Amino acid sequence: MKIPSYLLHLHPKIKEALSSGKPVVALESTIISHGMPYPDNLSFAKKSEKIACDGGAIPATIGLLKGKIHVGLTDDELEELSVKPAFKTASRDLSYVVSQNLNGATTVSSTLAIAYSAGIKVFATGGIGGVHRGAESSFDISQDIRALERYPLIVVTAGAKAILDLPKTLEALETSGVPVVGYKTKSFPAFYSRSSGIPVPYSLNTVAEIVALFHSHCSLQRSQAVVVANPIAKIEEITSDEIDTIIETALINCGNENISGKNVTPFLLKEIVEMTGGRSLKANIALALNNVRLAVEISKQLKERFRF
Ligand code: PSU
Ligand code: MN
Repeated sequence: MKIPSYLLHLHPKIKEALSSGKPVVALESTIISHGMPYPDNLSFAKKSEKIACDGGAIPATIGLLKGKIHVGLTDDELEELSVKPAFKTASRDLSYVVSQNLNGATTVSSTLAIAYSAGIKVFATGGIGGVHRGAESSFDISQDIRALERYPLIVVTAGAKAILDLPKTLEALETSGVPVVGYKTKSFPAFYSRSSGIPVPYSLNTVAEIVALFHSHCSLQRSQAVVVANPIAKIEEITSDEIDTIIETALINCGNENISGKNVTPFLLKEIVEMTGGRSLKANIALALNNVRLAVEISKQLKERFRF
């Protein structure tokens, strides 16, 4: 299923890049509108784009403005999504946000649907959503998992957010048939920390091997995304010893305030920023930029070796 072109506004630089075969990296906007406070979110968004450009790829930040789906945003549009409230738009929310002419920030699930329609192959985020702790009673499993099952892109992520139930998230990814590759690691990264202690199904040490895996994946007509789990740099990490009790306190606060559904992830991220005195925000920014760097290298090699 592809989004018709009259609903998809490709920025001229993205249109040109896609038609002339330049490497393009998709970026989401929920991390900007709901994952980080202003003005750090805006400087992060600009830095992500700069890293992609400096590395030799074209950044395509995805979001909705007045109900129009944009692939590639201007500086003013990035600012608008950083400053003004935007509807947190997962895949199921796209129809609502489009029909109501709203501004929307795309999560991993909607960004995947849109990037796929635009013909983009590589996407960098901070951390994918997954199975929340307590999902056995709340049923809270991110739409990201379903979207990862449907759209064959490479998604670079720092494992999955530590606020989740990581063993269950990995099980859900397996059920969905999503290959999970640890980049230079044998353990699934835990967002703020380098390791969750849970083994990844495969570990690859080079971008060339990741690109080869994706080529085989596409040749085999697999429909799923390939998750590339890229650990945060050692100097930037917050060890699990340190962050675990903070996450537990944030989860208790979440329950006490009756936060549920789509508000859970933004609430927890914000609580953790407050409790760590801003250190988790620094780590979040560092890991997300690290993912953009890797996505740029992947997108370049995909073009060079396979013209993808
Ligand atoms: N990564 C971050 N910060 C974020 C997110 C990811 O570093 O805010 C967002 C992504 O957009 C992801 C979403 O798709 O959180 C998951 O939300 P939920 O758990 O409600 O499905
Ligand atoms: Mn949820």
